[in-house]
Amino acid sequence: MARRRADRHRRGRAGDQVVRTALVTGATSGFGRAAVRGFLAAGWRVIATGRRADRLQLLADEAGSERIHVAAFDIRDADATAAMLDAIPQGFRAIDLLVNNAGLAQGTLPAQQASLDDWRTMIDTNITALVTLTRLLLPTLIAQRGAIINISSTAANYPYAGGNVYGGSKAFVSQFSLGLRADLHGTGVRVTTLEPGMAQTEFTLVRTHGDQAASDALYRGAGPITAEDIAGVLLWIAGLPPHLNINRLELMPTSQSFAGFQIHREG
Ligand code: NDP
Ligand code: 8X3
Repeated sequence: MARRRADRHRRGRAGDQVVRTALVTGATSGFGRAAVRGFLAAGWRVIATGRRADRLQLLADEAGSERIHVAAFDIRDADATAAMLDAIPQGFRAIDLLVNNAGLAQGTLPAQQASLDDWRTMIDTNITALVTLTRLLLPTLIAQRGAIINISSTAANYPYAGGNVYGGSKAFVSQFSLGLRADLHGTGVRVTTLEPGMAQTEFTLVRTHGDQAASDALYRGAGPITAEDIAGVLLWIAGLPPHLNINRLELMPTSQSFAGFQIHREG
């Protein structure tokens, strides 16, 4: 019954062709923006969110109002998140896929020197905002037998100096994703956590509070993952047949691998 209702929703203006709808957070830059373009090119309708309205408008201009709905707000504001969902136009309301991508790292200092403001920003964005939007959208995703892809990080799995709260927040995302899988058992809703390593986006610029030289130095010669690489993986996951669920997927650039434990010696 639920499956039939979801299928009816998916048959939209394109007649018999299935047109699915994705909500992508953090769509003004990096992974999110590339994902929006990728999903649009693959025939999806997209709801794109982020704070920078001018960048969202550029995406809207590229695609047209039949294909994309944009909403500019701060995802840490729970009331704004609920208002965004209430304001989604009718043709975009049957959301099949939530890509929880909006997120950030702030700072690289060791915990004993780190800024508490930076820590709160990461927790509010990477954890609290993500669970808020997910909770609000779950009834729709269940009705649609839809899917959730949460963007975590290799930082969830491998600690490094200065990763403290960022890594912790992404470990939460990975574990929350597995917990969602358990809770959504039998609903047909799929849940995946994607755990990328080093990728060249505005991530390091944001993390260093605007240090372009540091960002350039990190990625130079390293062949990092690109935003388009991630968009391709997201599309692949979203396009898998409904009986398959990728639980977690970790990926790195070939140039990146693991370092050993550190040992402090006295004297
Ligand atoms: P970018 O900085 O390029 O993009 C981050 C996106 O998140 C932007 O669109 C930004 O929009 C949005 N965002 C951040 N804070 C808020 C907020 N308060 N309200 C609304 N939107 C917000 O980085 P990436 O594309 O690299 O990052 C995307 C995700 O991937 C993040 O969760 C990140 O942790 C994760 N990741 C990144 C890796 C990397 O090496 N780049 C590796 C592994 C995971 P705006 O500023 O307009 O609000
Ligand atoms: C971003 C990857 O290694 O900078 O999530 O933490 S890393």
